[in-house]
Amino acid sequence: MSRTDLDPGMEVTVHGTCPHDCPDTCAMLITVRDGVATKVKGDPAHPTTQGVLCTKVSRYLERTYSPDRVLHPMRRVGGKGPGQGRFERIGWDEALDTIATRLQAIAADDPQAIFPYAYSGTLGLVHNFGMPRRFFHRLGASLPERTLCATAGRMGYNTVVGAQIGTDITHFAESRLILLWGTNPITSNLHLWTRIAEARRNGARVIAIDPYRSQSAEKADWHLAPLPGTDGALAFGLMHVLIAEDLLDHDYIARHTLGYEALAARAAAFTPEVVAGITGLAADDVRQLARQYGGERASAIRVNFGLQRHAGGGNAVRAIACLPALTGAWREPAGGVLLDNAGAHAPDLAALDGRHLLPDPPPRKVNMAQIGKALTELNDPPIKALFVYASNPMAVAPNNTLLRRGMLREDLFTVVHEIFLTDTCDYADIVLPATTQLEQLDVHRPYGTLYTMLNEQAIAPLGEAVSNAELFRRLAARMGFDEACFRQSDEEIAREAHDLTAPVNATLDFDSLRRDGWRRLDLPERFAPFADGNFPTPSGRCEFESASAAAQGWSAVPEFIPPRESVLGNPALAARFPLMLLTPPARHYLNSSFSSIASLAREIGPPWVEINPADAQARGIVHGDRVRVFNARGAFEVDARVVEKVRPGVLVAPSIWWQKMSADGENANAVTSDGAADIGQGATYYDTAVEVARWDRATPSCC
Ligand SMILES: Nc1nc2c(c(=O)[nH]1)N[C@H]1C(S)=C(S)[C@@H](COP(=O)(O)OP(=O)(O)OC[C@H]3O[C@@H](n4cnc5c(=O)[nH]c(N)nc54)[C@H](O)[C@@H]3O)O[C@H]1N2
Ligand SMILES: Nc1nc2c(c(=O)[nH]1)N[C@H]1C(S)=C(S)[C@@H](COP(=O)(O)OP(=O)(O)OC[C@H]3O[C@@H](n4cnc5c(=O)[nH]c(N)nc54)[C@H](O)[C@@H]3O)O[C@H]1N2
Ligand code: SF4
Ligand SMILES: [Mo]
Repeated sequence: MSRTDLDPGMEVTVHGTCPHDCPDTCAMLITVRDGVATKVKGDPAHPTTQGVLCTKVSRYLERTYSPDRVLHPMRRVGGKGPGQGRFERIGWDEALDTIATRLQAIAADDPQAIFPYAYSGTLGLVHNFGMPRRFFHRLGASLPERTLCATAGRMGYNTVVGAQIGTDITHFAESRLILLWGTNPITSNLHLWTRIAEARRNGARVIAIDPYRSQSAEKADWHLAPLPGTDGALAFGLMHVLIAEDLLDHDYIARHTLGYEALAARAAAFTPEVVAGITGLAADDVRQLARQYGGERASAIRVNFGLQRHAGGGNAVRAIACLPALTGAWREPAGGVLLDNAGAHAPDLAALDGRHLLPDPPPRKVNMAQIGKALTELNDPPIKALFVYASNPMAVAPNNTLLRRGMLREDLFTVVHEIFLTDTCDYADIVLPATTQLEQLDVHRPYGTLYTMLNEQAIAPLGEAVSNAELFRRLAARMGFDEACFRQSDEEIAREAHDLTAPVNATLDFDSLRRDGWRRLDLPERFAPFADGNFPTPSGRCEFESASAAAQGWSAVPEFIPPRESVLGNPALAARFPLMLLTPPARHYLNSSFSSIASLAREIGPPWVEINPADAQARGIVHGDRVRVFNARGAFEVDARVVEKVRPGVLVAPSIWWQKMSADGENANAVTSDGAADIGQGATYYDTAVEVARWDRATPSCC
């Protein structure tokens, strides 16, 4: 089975799990010889992984054994900022003492002046949810609102469906019609693409709805390119046609839904012509799409987080989530809609993250997607310490031009626990070495598949690296937190995490999970969660109209909210910055992770922006020109690729390169919006208006 305590010369294979923020959560097999990992591959027995890891994680050894790893604690001796950061090695004792002393002094005044910033470096229940959150809850630090990725869509979806439960990716292989709505699975959800390719071979039709002809859209049977942020209107347009042409499942609607009349009343205004005016699509295409969707019961919608990173993103997902209840597509395992499936796992994480340790009343919340504002504007109290782990905010947070101002504050005490010297580390007072997934034990609850996964520790930590759990165990001891939960070992937390999955894992014991590495949840093989209704909403029905949404201040019935930085949302702004910038994931990187992996960086090359020939010509830009993309927030420089793949009015800059990998020291988040979405304060990266010019002609109208 494992691990680090092997006789010399012995070779073992260890079960691992990809820890990254990716819906596939692949099962890995790690070969270890003499304490050294020699091979990482996908587990061929795991039904979704099928032996295949993506182009990034198949280089996990390059990542783990990279010469660029942070292997010792360090403290800053130079100024803050890129090119300034000079660090000298210190011991763990000095690092922990320095941190504990500073945090205690700040906490004595008000612990809310401490802002823990962690996101998706690892999604493990031990190292993401367990010990680290206990520490900051006990400390009474500000509570980070984890809005960077999916909040608007998830909360919106939940108002309709009741939980983050949707179609099993396995069943997409049997779908007759698949809508890829704001998603590019070839990049971001590879193993779903495998199922989609299978469906196509079986005669299914695949339709991509995306302003950009992504690799997946390229392979689809039909690609519709609406203007960004207009999907809510398109969804209402589909409803309008489904209702007008009676492509409805009246029985399903009557038995399993709530608020049909109110929804129909809202859809009435969205004639195909109106929708064409909003989305930039042809009215006939809206009609055709509705007819095709309504004509197949085994029609599955894959809606991903891309389209909810807009001002109206939460409501757009709500509107889309209504569709399969109108047509009865939920009756089929290969129908329905998938946003994510985290809710199918049902662990109540409250017990893990030590919520009971929170002070009463609980600390204030600080929106992670507005970290720039938090560091520069927040009062009562201002942020005095930033503790970053498992995230790289300087590269990934929106509006990092403002964030930089905050990070440069001399009075801000910044600690970063990292595997690599990221952009964020450039501003750190203390950098601490973190382990990679091969060096730690964890249990995973995938958000895109229906398996519980184990990650066995394969090798001993390199250098003086410690896992998140170990870091906060040590710090808790230094700060005198004497609750028993701070003394739990990783294995004890892993067992506890596993036990929390009991409602859907009744027949799985931890030791057999350790033996096999993964185990499907105890759910029917043909998972059709809402075939007979039973929605986990307050009414038990699919809620087209939601009292709980109204109680939270959102409209009771989904509504169309136009993109904030567009002609529809703000004509004056759009006149200055007429292009909408999308910054979707690049295939070789995982958010900003892997940007420093040399072989991947070589393959993908420097960052670029894609522009439609009409928009390029109007600005005198030719393919290969160096251009400056800018707005009132900031600017970044990249090479232009003039391509038809991107629709007029839109720019696409695949992301996320580290800032320090670009000649100008910026990345696309220099300009992205840090405004909040309609629901849950979600991030709105793609609701960003910009202008572009050849760099030698650009007048910096920003900073
Ligand atoms: N290789 C790789 N894989 C990843 C990631 C990565 O960085 N790299 N990131 C992971 C993470 S954290 C996440 S959250 C997931 C999901 O990540 P998502 O952000 O959903 O990414 P994609 O599936 O690539 O889909 C984004 C697509 O949405 C389109 N889009 C943008 N705005 C709109 C819009 O308003 N309407 C419509 N219809 N389409 C729009 C973009 O053009 C793009 O093609 O991917 C995960 N997988
Ligand atoms: N412009 C633009 N910006 C985006 C997006 C976009 O589409 N466009 N996508 C957004 C989305 S969906 C997301 S989810 C966020 C993701 O943003 P982040 O969660 O910050 O993700 P990463 O960029 O992968 O950075 C994770 C960091 O954690 C480190 N790490 C990995 N494992 C561990 C560990 O076990 N312990 C510690 N201490 N560190 C570890 C890695 O080395 C890496 O530097 O980015 C968002 N930013
Ligand atoms: S990033 Fe996604 S596709 Fe790649 S190995 Fe991890 S889970 Fe699998
Ligand atoms: Mo994400």
